Amino acid sequence: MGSRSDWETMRHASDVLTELGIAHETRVVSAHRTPERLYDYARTARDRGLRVVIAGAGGAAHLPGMAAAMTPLPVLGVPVESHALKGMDSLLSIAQMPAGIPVGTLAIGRAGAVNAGLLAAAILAVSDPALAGRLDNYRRRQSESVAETPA
Ligand code: RP5
Repeated sequence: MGSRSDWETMRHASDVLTELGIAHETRVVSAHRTPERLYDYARTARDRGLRVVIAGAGGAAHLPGMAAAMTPLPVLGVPVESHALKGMDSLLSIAQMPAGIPVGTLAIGRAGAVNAGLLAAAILAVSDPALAGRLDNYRRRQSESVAETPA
């Protein structure tokens, strides 16, 4: 994530990964304030064994796109809700990538962070039957938790 202030949103992605038993790391890497940290992080990500990157940032949110430019791993972008524009700036700056460097863009805020965790899990589950089973169970539990009446 681009700042410690993003953790309140991005912790929801981490929580999903933990719930599904997916090893992961959490790091603050700012495209603007720590560009060399971003370069090192993205350039070494695959060789360090990472398989998917979830990048959350707000405002002029260049982190996911720049990360995607520097790693062949799939990058999922989470637009963090900004104060001034309610995350519309984050969303558009993450989604509007030029053809050739994709970022899988999720929804603004908590829903996007949760779904980034779930989408990362689905990507990994393609080649991990045990994880696929855990993901099936997650969805089954979710379906069972939905009430049939409003009150
Ligand atoms: C972005 O600027 C971060 O991703 C964060 O969403 C936003 C504000 O950062 P702080 O000023 O709270 O550190 O780079």
